[in-house]
Amino acid sequence: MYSKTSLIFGNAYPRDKLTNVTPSILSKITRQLYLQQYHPISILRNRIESHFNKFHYFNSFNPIVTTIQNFDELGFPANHPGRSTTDSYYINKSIMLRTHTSAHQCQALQTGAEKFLISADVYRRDEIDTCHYPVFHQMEGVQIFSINKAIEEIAYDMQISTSQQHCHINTDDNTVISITNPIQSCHPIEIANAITSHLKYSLNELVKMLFIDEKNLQVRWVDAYFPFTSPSWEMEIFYQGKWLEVCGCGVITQDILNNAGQSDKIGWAFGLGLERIAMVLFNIPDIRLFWSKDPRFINQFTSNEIIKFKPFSKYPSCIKDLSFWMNNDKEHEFHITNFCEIVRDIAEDLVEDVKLVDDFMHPKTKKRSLCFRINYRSMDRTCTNEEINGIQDKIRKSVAEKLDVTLR
Ligand code: FA5
Ligand code: MG
Repeated sequence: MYSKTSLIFGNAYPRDKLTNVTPSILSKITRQLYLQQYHPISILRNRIESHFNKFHYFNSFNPIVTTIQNFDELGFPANHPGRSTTDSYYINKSIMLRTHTSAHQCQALQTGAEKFLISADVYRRDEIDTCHYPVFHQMEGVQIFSINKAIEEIAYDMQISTSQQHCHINTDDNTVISITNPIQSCHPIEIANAITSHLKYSLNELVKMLFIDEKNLQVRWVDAYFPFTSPSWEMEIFYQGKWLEVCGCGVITQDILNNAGQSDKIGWAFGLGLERIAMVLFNIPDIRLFWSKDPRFINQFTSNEIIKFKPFSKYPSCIKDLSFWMNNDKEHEFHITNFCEIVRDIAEDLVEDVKLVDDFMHPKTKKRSLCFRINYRSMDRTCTNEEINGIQDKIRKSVAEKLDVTLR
């Protein structure tokens, strides 16, 4: 049986039925990769901070937040899927690991800062592959303007920052009125449009700086939905043959500004993911590498320059399947992230990816059978067969015990 409280960095938290943080997740909190000198995530943070050089930087907010900070203050409805224990890490029903830097938007606004960046590690339960990891890093950007002076200030700002035209940018910057992605009814249309132009302009300038070598950078704005912005978009750039999602953004919901004592202001916010950008800029092929303590990784980065990572040889992989029958009445409770969490907890960074390779229903018994394929590979050594068999055994035992399934 579990004890009734968890001790996390000296604080005791009551456990309850939502508690799902694991020791391996909690051990990531102290790493603070985004502040570690010459770590690629930190180099990228530095670049972005230098670009927004008039902004205030918040870099030490606590990753342990209340569900009020992470969700309620931002207007998440009670039934929003992001609140689910399959997606988020709970310490208990009211305390969790932040799932995004937006969790600190309100407290940052309350300091009175009018333009700021928040950098932080964020935590999400997720599937396992080379570009997903349960901890990653985000940067939140916010700028607010006096409603009365917004149009004037924005025109001035966009005119004086004569951008160095190193690269041309193609962007579909059309501010159209949309029913599905509306301007807030409390916002005069011309002011909301000015904020939108400034947001898109600011992000365009940022990606031009980051992707300076791209001659013909293409950007597109995809309509999106966030409970704390309206209208909202996702910004994507076309890079190496693929559309890459850079960030979510939009015009801040006025209630958030009102609640922070900034009711005479209007503004924009964005939240960008650092790993995805760092992976392409530094040529890092596997998201686990950011967490590596291997000198062959760390010692390649010795300054604030963005350099291309030289991969060291890949070690052999070892593939194991794990199949089970689900107990009929528990079927609806099953979620792939529950399985991945067990794998991650036991195999830690030895697991490269997990795929669902078979899912079928027995025609007579109506029982559902799943088969997962686990691909083990260390990033810094060759694993022995014995070691992987031992891990696989532990995973089988834990799956049988925690998921209430019958192993095959
Ligand atoms: C958010 O987290 C919003 N808080 C962003 C936002 C801020 C919107 C302010 C409006 C205003 P989203 O879940 O889409 O949104 O994540 C934002 C970015 O984080 C994504 O664009 C992506 O770059 C990155 N990201 C999201 N999930 C992952 C993941 N599992 N691994 C790596 N990067 C991720
Ligand atoms: Mg998204």
